[in-house]
Amino acid sequence: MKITQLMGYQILDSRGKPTVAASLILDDGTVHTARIPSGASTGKHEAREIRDHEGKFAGGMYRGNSVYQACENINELIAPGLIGRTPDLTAVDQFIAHLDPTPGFQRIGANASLAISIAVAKAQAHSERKSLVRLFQPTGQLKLPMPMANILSGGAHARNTMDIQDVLVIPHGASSFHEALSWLSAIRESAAREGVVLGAPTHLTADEGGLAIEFPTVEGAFDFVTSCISSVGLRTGTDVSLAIDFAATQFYHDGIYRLAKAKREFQATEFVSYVRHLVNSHPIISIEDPFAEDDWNSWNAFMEEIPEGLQVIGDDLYTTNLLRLERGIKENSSNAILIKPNQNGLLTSTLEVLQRAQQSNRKTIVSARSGETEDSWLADLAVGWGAEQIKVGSTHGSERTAKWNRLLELEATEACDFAHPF
Ligand code: 2PG
Ligand code: MG
Repeated sequence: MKITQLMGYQILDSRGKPTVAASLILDDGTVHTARIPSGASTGKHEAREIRDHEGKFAGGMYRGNSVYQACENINELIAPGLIGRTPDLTAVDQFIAHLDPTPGFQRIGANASLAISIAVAKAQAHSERKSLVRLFQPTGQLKLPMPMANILSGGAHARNTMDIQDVLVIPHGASSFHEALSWLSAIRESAAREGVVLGAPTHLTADEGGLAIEFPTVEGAFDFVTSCISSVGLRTGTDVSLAIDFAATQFYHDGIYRLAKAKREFQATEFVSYVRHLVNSHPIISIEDPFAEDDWNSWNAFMEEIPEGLQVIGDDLYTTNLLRLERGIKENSSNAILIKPNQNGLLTSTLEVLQRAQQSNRKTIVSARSGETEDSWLADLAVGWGAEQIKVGSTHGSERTAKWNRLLELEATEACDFAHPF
C-alpha cells in the first residue's frame, strides 16, 4: 500500500487548547488519524512543541497557543516527501530525523513529528492487517499494564489547590485489569463523597479528571486518599498504595523547595530528608519527580537509601531523552522512568528509550499528558512495548476513558495476562 495524501490540521485537546492532528490516506481509501497530547507541567528538556507565540501565525485566536505553524510544517515540509511511499514506521521516522536533525525537533516541532510517526504506525498496522498493538507485538499473549490513576490534583493541574501535583493510587493487589479499574473507580467515587463531608467543591475536577480539593498540607492529602481506600473495603499497602507525582520542578527555585500552601521552605538536603520521611510514614509505593529536573544531586542522594520496593520515577528529569536516561543510569538517579512520546517526538526513538530503561532494570510507565484527546494509541503502545505500567489520569473524562476502554477491549478480545510490577 502507498500513502496518497497526508494532512496536518488543528484540533482541540481536553483543556480546549489547540493541538495537532494528522490524517494519512492510503491508496485503498482508508484514513489513519493521530491526535497529539500536550502537557502543562512540561520539563525544560522536552522536545519542542511549536505554538504560534511568534512567527506568521502569531496574534490570532487562542492567545498565541494555536499550532498552525506545526500543521504547516506537516503539510509543506513533511508530506511532500512521503506521498507515494509505503507506510513504514522505521523508514518514515528516519526520514523525519534526517529532515530535522536538531535536538528535540526545533525546526519542525515535536507536535508535528509525532503526529506523523503515529499516523504512519497506524497506517502500517492496517496495511499489515494488524491492530496497532500487534504491530509492536505480533504474536503471543499480551500483558496488560498495571494502571495508576489520579484521585487528587493540585499544582499546575488544578490552580495550586495542593503544593504537589498529583496524588494517585496503584491497585497492585488486583488480579486482572478490569478488577484494577473497578477499584480505581470506587476510590475516586469515595474521594468525591468524602470531599463533600469536608465541605470541598467536589464537582470541580482537575485537568486529568481527579478532584481539585484544597489541602493545606501534603500529609493531609495523603491521609485523605488513604482513608478513601479503606472506606471502600480495600487494604492499603496490600491491595492499593499511593503514588505521588510531586512535579517538584514547579516549586523549586534557586536551590530552595518552597511549599507555598504549607508555608514551608527546604534547602535541597532538607527536602531529601522530608521526602524520605513522607514515604516512610504513608503507604506510598511510587514517587515521581520528587526533586527538580536539574537537581541531580538530590536524586542521587535520595537513591542511596530508599525503602525496599519504592518506585522512584523520573519524568521531567529524563523527558524521555536517551542522553538524560544514560546519565541517570550512570549515576543511579532513579529506578523508573516515565515514557511520554511527545517529550521525545518520534515513536521509534521513544521505544529506544523505553528499551534502554528495561535493559538496565528500570521500570517503565507509559504516560498520557494533562492535555489529552480521545485518541487511544497510548494504550496500544503501553501493551505492545511491554511497559507493564500506564498512567492516563483519573477514571473521569472521555480522553482518559478512551485509553482505559481500549485496554478493556484488549482484555475482552485477546489472550491477555495482567502485569504485576510490584
Ligand atoms: C505529568 C503529566 C501527567 P503534564 O507530570 O506526569 O500527569 O503532566 O502532562 O502536565 O506534564
Ligand atoms: Mg509527572
